[in-house]
Amino acid sequence: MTLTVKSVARVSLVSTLVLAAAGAAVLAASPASGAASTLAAAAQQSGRYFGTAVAANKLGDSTYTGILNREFDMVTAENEMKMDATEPNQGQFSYGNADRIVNQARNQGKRVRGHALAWHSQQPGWMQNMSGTALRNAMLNHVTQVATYYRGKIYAWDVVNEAFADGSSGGRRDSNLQRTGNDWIEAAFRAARAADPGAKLCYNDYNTDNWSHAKTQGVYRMVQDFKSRGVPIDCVGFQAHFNSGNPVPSNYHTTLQNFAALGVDVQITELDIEGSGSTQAQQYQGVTQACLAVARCTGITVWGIRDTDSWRASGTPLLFDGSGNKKAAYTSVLNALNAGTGTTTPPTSTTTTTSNPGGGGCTATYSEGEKWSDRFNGQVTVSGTDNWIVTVTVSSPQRIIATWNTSASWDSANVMTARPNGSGNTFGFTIMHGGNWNWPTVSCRVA
Ligand code: 9MR
Repeated sequence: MTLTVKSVARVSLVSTLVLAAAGAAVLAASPASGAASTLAAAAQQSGRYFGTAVAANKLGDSTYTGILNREFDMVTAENEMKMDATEPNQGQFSYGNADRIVNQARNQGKRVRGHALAWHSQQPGWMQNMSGTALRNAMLNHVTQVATYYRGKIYAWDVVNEAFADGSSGGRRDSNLQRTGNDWIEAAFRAARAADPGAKLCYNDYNTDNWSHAKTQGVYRMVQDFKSRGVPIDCVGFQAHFNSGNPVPSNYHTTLQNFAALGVDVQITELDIEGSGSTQAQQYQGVTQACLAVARCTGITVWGIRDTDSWRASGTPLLFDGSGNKKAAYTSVLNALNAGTGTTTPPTSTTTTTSNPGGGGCTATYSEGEKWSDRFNGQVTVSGTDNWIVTVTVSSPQRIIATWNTSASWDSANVMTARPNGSGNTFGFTIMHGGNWNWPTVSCRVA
């Protein structure tokens, strides 16, 4: 498979993404001719969706429903599928408002994200007062009943919402559910899988956008652990509620990519960004590009339609103003979606060797490692001596960002010199490729 020129250009754009870049040309007045003219159609060009949270009591508002039907192809019930709404009394389920949203969406050919099966918040009163085995069983019954009721109608469920603590601990949030035992999350996922095997099962949280934050790392370790033990998890939702105190982090793409590399889809599930004008538009553009740059980022959902529909309306965080007019942020998202998939397809070649051209008592063999949209791993095995010096040269705009099992140094011309560090004769490295998938050249000599 060949990398197209278009995707090369796009990846280098994304890799140089600076979210706060002043004067970035994000505010073209209208999409280029031939480009898709709605968010859903633009997202569909790369196989993604563009969704919104919907409130049942607004479905009678024709401006609201008009925008909903025109622009979005995925719907999340903003409150109507939460535990307090669907099981107001224990064992007595209530789906009226949730059904209005699900039916409206499906009648319009839209898909539905289910939100949320188990959460420490928005619990019905009867559940808030429970603990121990009784609570664990009530939670599992809730998951089973609700996921069974909607079986076949839900694209992805937020099975567990917001179970990690804010701050520096990186651990679980204290809650009545957490106190039933640390395995409550995996138990919920297993119950959801049994109830609706066709739905993707997500863990969903906020403040997990910055890769270096303890909460992000805590969730990452849980997902890694679930994948290694076969706990059924398919996706991670990043709520993405941003404001000036919690801006879009510059490493957002890294966060999405690293989670995706665990073998799960990632989704932006509740996006809103407080602000206005070009600053807000640039941040929306950055988030959209970050998703587009990750093959397993399957879609974006904004948390409401008009600013006045938002849970924090005073921050004007959405894509349409109170009258339903498109904001600059709308145009920046649409243009970013229309700019292309943002996802490169790596070449399909696998392990091959590049031998030492110079002879000299040793041979260096290069083989490919894992590939991501923005970087790839390689490794070199040396034979003929244990006392080697290997030179690895990468070509622009590639750059080496990490090594292992070697003592290495590299210069600005992208020539790396690697020596043994006691870990044997195979070492590895990660290359940011900037759209250039060429292998490095390697050669070795005896020290
Ligand atoms: O937007 C929702 C608001 O109308 C509700 O009052 C609130 C109650 O918990 O939940 C809001 O949605 C939240 C979502 O369910 C989970 N992540 C944070 C969202 C914003 O608070």
